Amino acid sequence: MQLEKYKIDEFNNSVESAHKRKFDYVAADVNKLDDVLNKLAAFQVAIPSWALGTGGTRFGRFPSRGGEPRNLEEKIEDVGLLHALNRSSGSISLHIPWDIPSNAKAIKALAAQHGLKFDAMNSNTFQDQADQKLSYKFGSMQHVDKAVRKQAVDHNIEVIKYGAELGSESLTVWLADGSCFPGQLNFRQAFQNTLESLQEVYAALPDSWKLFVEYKAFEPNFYSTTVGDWGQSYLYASKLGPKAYTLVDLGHHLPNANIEQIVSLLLMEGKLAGFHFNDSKYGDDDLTVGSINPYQLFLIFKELVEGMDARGMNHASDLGWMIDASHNVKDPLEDLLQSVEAIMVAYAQALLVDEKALKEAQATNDVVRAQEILQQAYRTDVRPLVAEARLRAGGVLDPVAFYRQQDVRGNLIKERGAKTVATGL
Ligand code: LRH
Ligand code: MN
Ligand code: MN
Repeated sequence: MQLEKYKIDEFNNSVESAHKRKFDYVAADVNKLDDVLNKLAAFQVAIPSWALGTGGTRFGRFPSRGGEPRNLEEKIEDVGLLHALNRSSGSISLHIPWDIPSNAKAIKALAAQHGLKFDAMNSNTFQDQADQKLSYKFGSMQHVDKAVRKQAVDHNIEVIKYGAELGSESLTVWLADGSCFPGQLNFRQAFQNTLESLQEVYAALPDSWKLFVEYKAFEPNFYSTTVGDWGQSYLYASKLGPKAYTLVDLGHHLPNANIEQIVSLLLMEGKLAGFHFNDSKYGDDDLTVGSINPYQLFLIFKELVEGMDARGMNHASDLGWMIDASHNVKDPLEDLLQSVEAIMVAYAQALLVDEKALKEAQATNDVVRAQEILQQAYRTDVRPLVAEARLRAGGVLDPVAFYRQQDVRGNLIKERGAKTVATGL
């Protein structure tokens, strides 16, 4: 399904006067307004191919209304729809083997038609595939059997090859490896095996590529995880070399972890890869970004903006920005629109922080003033700024409202059927 330009224009015209009133109100107090709007327009968040269908838990999966993408081509079409609506979803992140690009040339051309690029490639050694020789039941890169480790390494190298054909430039490795019971494995041996395996993958990276090492505290293993926290990931990334970085997935921490501090220090060391954005209340809930703890998201972006500026980095292109979520009870496309919006809002708020005043407050230990400065930015309703940036980039002022008005899901059901199930989470 295609969203026609004249319909977008018609919709935008119908809500423009209300938008303008709100925009003028907030814009009057924004320093360097054009700079803020340009940064917002440039900022792009990758959509994961595995999150375009309805998700579920190990207790079950309830079908969606339908119209889910049946193949990679239709997933690209869905991300194209999102990008046409918000102009901030200009890339797709693939998971292999869930989404194998069998005809890379055609897939790349299709993505380009929608204005999309290929973000980080993701490998999968946490499930056994039907045609797989050896099992990952007791781990992949950490495995006691060298043949299993080699199978995992070969898979990652294959993923790099797919990515290179598509123009991707990074590989994210998330390992479910670990143990469920004390005594099950030797921690040092598991670490060394994993490092050796990662080194083999690292050696196969093309020159321009980066390797992202994603950590996770627990699940599916419940006693130890071999890349369990940012310290372990940082250790691997440091030992591997300059092309290896630590990837932060917001849902992969123990409760109440100070993620913004982790982010600040990884950035300081030049070892922050980027993000898998989501939100959670209890664990790796994979909920809509900003739906539970938007203040934490703002604090993370505050550290990102300040840290990236201190290092002279480009906000839009020097880190990997990706969503990693699952949609159990919402329309996945609506949910993804909400997630991207929450990211843009947090970024916009962070751009409004008066860094100079904050540094002065910090230098004089004026704790009250420091809090006022942060919350002044956080409590500003920046949604009209985000909407204005989207409007100027050719997007829709209110993407979710337009999506519903145009009955996009209904049209997708007509095209694809009501019983389609997308591969993924
Ligand atoms: C693991 C994870 C990892 C996987 C994705 C499907 O919890 O966050 O990034 O690749 O979920
Ligand atoms: Mn993740
Ligand atoms: Mn996860």
